[in-house]
Amino acid sequence: MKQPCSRNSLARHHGHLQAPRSEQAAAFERDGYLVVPGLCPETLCGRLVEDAQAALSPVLGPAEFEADLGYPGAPPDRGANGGDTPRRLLYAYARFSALRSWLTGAEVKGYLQALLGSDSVALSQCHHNCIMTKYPNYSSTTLWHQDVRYWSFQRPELVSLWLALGEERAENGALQVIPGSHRKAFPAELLDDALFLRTDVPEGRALVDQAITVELNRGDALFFHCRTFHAARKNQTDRVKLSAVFTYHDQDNRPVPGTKSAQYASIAL
Ligand SMILES: O=C(O)CCC(=O)C(=O)O
Repeated sequence: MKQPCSRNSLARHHGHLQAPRSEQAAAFERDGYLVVPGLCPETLCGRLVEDAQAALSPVLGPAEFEADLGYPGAPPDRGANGGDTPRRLLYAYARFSALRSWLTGAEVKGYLQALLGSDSVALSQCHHNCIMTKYPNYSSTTLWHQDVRYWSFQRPELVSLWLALGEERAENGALQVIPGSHRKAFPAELLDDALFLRTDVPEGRALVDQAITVELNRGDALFFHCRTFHAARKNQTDRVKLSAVFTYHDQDNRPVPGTKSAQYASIAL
């Protein structure tokens, strides 16, 4: 895999800092991700961290636990050591009111309109919509996947917004992405039964060799396409990593009725 790519080197390589919106959209179309440094004001980040911490000790539901997912390194069940390690505080749009106006406000909306190529954007309440936690000791490894694998929309064209609420580095499990992977077609043999990328075959290894680690600072946003392959390692530091993650789509790109993607109405921006 390539060396971790710092926020500033990403900006230098891809023109993410102060680039006109059209250039950012072109970079996103090419790479399947875009980093926008400092998109969230510090005061809001501080408030969100406080709200998230208050909801984590004790864990206020609805939440998902590492043991629920069973990813590599996760505790085997909820009764095991570390079985109560949270992974996500769910339904974040509904429960963290401080976030709402930012998530649907003009600045975020402007990015999504450019990246989705649409004036009519909506936030899905059914996917991500969480505060993602990554705890020391009992966090797990997330294998290479495309988020859209279990999502059901008319078109596989959604964009997620990952907001760093603290530093995200390789050692605390920052997201890794494979640039340009959202534009490729992958034969079924390259995916395992759970639709994770197989890294035990040369084609899979070759893809992962192109991956970069997206290092973020508090307040930085990472936009990534729902077909961009991504992964993350365990948190090997002694501090919890917190990120807020949401998914958007063109209002014309509707969820398929009766599926999990259609469970709650999307919020029009
Ligand atoms: O932080 C991680 O482990 C990655 C999470 C992720 O990729 C996902 O939930 O889709």
